[in-house]
Amino acid sequence: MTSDTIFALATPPGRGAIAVLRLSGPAVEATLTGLGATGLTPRMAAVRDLKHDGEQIDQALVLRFVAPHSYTGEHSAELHLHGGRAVVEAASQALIALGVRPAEPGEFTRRAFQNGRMDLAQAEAVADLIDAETTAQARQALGQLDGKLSRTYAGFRRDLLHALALVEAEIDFPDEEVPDNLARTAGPVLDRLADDLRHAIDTGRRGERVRDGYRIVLIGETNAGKSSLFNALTAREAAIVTPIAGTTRDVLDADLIIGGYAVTLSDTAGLRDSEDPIEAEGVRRARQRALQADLRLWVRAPGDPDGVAADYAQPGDLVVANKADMAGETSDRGFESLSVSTTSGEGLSALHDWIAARLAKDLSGADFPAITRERHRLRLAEALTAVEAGRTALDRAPEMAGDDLRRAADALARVTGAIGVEDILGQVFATFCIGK
Ligand SMILES: Nc1nc2c(ncn2[C@@H]2O[C@H](COP(=O)(O)OP(=O)(O)OP(=O)(O)O)[C@@H](O)[C@H]2O)c(=O)[nH]1
Ligand SMILES: [Mg+2]
Repeated sequence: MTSDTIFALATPPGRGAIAVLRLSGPAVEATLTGLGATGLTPRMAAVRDLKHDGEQIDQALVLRFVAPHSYTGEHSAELHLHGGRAVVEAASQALIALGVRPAEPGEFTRRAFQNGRMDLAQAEAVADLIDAETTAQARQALGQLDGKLSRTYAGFRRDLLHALALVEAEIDFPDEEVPDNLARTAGPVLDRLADDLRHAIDTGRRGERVRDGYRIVLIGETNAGKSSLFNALTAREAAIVTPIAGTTRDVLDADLIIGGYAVTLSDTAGLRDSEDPIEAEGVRRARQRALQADLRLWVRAPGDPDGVAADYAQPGDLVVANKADMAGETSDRGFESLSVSTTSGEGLSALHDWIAARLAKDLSGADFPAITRERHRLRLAEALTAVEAGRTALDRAPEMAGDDLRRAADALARVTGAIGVEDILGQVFATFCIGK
């Protein structure tokens, strides 16, 4: 594959101690020579005076990588410049003059994928690692970059292709010394695979939550103190607090980091039936969020009726008995509960710790999650449906199962961007001994 040569600023734009310009493509060496950076040993940093049109650009540290031993798999280079805007601008202009093109977003990683340096899941991990704001996100992205996720998917595909080979063997060689019912021996393989896929889908939310944030929603009666708690937990006066019931209408979201995990905390309208169309819409949105959340904090004040919120709280949720500074009992309605007062601050650090413990329980796990994005989950669900269809077909008309299994293999392959099914099937078949 021939491509043009690209460059981009790899460090953040603006003034800094050092700015790194990265180059990749067939013309890298010629470009370096054009800038006066010659005699470079691959992978050895060296200081060179960079010049263009007789003008000195900078005294830079230059690194050269020779294909295929580079991030992109192409000839590459890094120019470590002094990080002034004028220097970076002059170097960029010189590169353009030498025929090097500014890169598109993600183009270096795209080339790495196209040159087989990484698969799609690993390319996604690169993006996730750059975006990671919590240690858990970074840890997960590093695992994925390391190929953990790709290996899980490869394992699924291997089982699938093994089953497919059994089915195809019976179809392709019906009269030869293939044992009868060879196809049916694929049954247990498919059963196990379906179990694995189901398990991956069930536990998959964990990976998505680590990446996108665990969703915590405050629900409760009007005036229970949801907005006051929202402000206390986010340490900002973002939500309006008044003694008027029905103050909050819109859903308010805040991104937080609790115990090293990303959290989206949402304040919602108090749940009650309202004639006011604006409040009614707020309540509709509150209910929707409550249903989608990973955890609901049911905020209750002394004397609160059981009300509508009771229908939304789910097992594992927490009742936050607010206004502990006031007289009166707050029923926990059988849920685990914590007493707090947003006014006095009592109980707030215990609530914070409780949430952190819940996050650790829900989001950390011994096994690496098989899913870190919705894209993966959709493909896995597609694969599972196809495997189940194939399993059913196997018992009735094995020759029909092949199509389903191919569809499943395709769905899995699309997660990592692996080669076509036919290629893999060829390999599996090559090791498959007919008559045994
Ligand atoms: N004494 C006492 N008052 C509180 C406490 N927390 C909140 N309040 C008061 O309760 C009233 C309602 O608080 P909000 O935070 O607006 O309640 P909310 O649940 O968001 O209410 P809506 O948005 O109307 O659903 C305000 O007057 C708060 O000052 C508390 O811990 N103790
Ligand atoms: Mg409110």
